[in-house]
Amino acid sequence: MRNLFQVSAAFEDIMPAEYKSLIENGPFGGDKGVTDLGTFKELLEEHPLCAGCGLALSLRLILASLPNPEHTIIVGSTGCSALAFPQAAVHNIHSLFGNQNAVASGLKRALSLRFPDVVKDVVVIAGDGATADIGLDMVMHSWFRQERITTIMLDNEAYANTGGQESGMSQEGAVLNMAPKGKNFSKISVPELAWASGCAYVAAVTPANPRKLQSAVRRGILAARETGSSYIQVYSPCPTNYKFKPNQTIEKVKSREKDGTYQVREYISDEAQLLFDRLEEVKNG
Ligand SMILES: Cc1ncc(C[n+]2csc(CCOP(=O)(O)OP(=O)(O)O)c2C)c(N)n1
Ligand SMILES: [Mg+2]
Repeated sequence: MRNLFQVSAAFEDIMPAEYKSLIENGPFGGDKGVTDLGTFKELLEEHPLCAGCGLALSLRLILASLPNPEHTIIVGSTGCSALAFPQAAVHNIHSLFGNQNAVASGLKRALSLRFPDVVKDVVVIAGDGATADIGLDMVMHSWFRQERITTIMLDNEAYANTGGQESGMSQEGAVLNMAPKGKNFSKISVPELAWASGCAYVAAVTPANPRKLQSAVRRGILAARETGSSYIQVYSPCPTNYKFKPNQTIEKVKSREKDGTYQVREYISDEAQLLFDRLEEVKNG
């Protein structure tokens, strides 16, 4: 299953160095992870997102956590992350804003028919507006149907790409460019909705703890392969719309974790737990 990408010996001298290094010292075919960042060629190394963008940091960690990037297809949606995906060395599809989980469901089913002997990981990576507001119908129905996909929300608590409207994920009282009087309603508890909708694995994590984030992404993808839908929410604060300094992104994450307004949490079904225990046993021989 691994080593899908290889350079043919006949083309070695003319292949771009960037491509060769992705294979020779990159995430393909190896076991690179977040603790190796800075030592290997990453799937996404350049992007046009703002300085200090929490979403860009989360994306970097998520991409480094993929268990099998050669056979992963990312389904994205409109929003800030859509500006980065065209530069990522991983298969990705841009869907219509809000339709991402419907597109991912069809894609996963089609891939299972087309490649019955190969595991293809279909991973939705979309903003909070796309996931919790405009796409919530498609998101929740994919969970009700137990589609074998992983949904990752990049939660910057705003419609960032369109200049700062409140989203369902903004906190009560949040003041944004286009919500100057402050939001009237509370933040939606999407992890709990996901759990109640039958997801096999659910986690809320932050980029302040890359190992925990990696564990959640890997668990979510493994659960989606074998047991059912999975959901991971990643707090990704936005310095541009929440008007804090770009070098304060991690501080912001930590303060929200500390005051309890962003709770890291995990829900694991019995079936998924059995799967994780079994895989752990295999790993430890
Ligand atoms: C069907 C449709 N409706 C609305 C828009 C306008 N639009 C583009 S990006 C965006 C906000 C996205 O917010 P979110 O999903 O939170 O992503 P972020 O930009 O915050 O990363 C909106 C409303 C669109 N492009 N397509
Ligand atoms: Mg957003």
